[in-house]
Amino acid sequence: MKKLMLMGRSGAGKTTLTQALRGDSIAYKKTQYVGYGDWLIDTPGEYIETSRLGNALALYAYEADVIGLLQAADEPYSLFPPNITCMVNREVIGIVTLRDGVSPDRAIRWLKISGCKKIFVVDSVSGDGIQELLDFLKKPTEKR
Ligand SMILES: Nc1nc2c(ncn2[C@@H]2O[C@H](COP(=O)(O)OP(=O)(O)OP(=O)(O)O)[C@@H](O)[C@H]2O)c(=O)[nH]1
Ligand SMILES: [Mg+2]
Repeated sequence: MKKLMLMGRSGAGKTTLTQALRGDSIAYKKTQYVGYGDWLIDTPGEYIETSRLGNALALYAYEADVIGLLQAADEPYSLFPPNITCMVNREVIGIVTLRDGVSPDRAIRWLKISGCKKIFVVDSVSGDGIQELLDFLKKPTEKR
């Protein structure tokens, strides 16, 4: 299993996605610190929302095989600057978490502008798209 580290604003759905990927029941739990697990690294949204703490996330990326930039479909603006993916020497994927009836298209466009080549659309509550992400994580890491 590739080790996936999740970054995204508070409430975007990082913790909920870790629960869905693990097959756990979904329960809200505010992330208070970087959760270094076996193959999932969950981070508090405040880290990406604060420039100094954002640097800490870039360093933490060395612990992961793949970085997931996570954005909810209904976010009003993107926290990720254009071409940010070159800041880490790991593969960076985009993940859009669906919200009731909101199209993922705008979030997909923003993640592409940020440099994500591969983008997954998931609904951690219904389970849609979770298997595709799991299948990707199960494949061995490509040599870079
Ligand atoms: N419908 C839907 N709702 C979601 C999804 N992911 C998260 N949510 C909702 O968003 C709320 C916040 O999600 P969290 O997973 O706690 O967000 P987070 O990114 O971990 O937030 P921090 O821990 O504050 O950084 C959850 O309680 C869910 O109600 C999703 O994929 N689909
Ligand atoms: Mg969380």
